[in-house]
Amino acid sequence: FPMGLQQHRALPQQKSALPMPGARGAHPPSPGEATIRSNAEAERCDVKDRELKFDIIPNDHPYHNAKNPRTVGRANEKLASAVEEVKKDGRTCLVVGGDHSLAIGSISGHAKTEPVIWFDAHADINTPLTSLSGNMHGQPVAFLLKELKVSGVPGFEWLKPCLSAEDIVYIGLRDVDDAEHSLMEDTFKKKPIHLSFDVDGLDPPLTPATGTPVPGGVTLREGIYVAEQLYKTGLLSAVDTVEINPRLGKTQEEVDSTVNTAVSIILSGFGKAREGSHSCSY
Ligand code: HAR
Ligand code: MN
Ligand code: MN
Ligand code: MN
Repeated sequence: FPMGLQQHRALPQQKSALPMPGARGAHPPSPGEATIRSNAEAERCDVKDRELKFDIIPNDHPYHNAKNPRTVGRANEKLASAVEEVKKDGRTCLVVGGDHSLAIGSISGHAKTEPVIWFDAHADINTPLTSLSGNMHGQPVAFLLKELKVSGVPGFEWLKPCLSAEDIVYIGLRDVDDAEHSLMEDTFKKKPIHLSFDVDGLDPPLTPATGTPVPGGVTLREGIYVAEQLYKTGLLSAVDTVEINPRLGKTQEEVDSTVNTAVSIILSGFGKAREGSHSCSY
């Protein structure tokens, strides 16, 4: 797409910075770090790398079910300051790290209440009291949420929870513990959802009878999935389906396929399941 390309080339040099946590002390850049740097630089990013060294705290006994709290807490304290410096320097911050517990420091250091997209199979919202594994990477969201008031964890004396439930959006969840499910039900208020669905978001061959098609859209399967999932929340309370214009179909077939596509999206939003033509049972 030439315009996009040209625009991209014309962009000023991107600045980014990489505070790279590595628990193993000073070491030359790992092949992974070197690969990220060289690829980023090939894209004209101005990379400023920071290597963080973390201490392993001896006798780091669990706090309830949170393992290695002091080691993880101090490491996150360092990471939070590093991220804060990167942001003061006006750069986009990339953290490449070990496990997801580093989000406690990274999000805390990234100013205070930016919305967060949590892309993950897991909700990571266990508290030191509910975690069954004791793993800190299953707990960062709980540490960050004001609503959950996790406190008294050694190593985390510096931490002020900076996220409100409405600041976080989960994508990809498919393995949530029972306790996490209850925590999420208590924490995240359920609000009615309005879906405003422009069919030109789909890939153009699916809806030829629309005014402003753009190549590279969402597949029918993905579009239906979105509508199905929204139906399943039980919160879908209004739906727009727009930009369906039968007069723009060059043939009856084009009109029909556009209408059929829109109909399948709509029905999915109203509970039609894909596994067959039986009536909805949920
Ligand atoms: N929910 C489980 C726990 O708390 C599993 C956590 C999974 N770990 C992660 N998180 N990779 O994204 O232990
Ligand atoms: Mn995670
Ligand atoms: Mn995960
Ligand atoms: Mn449109």
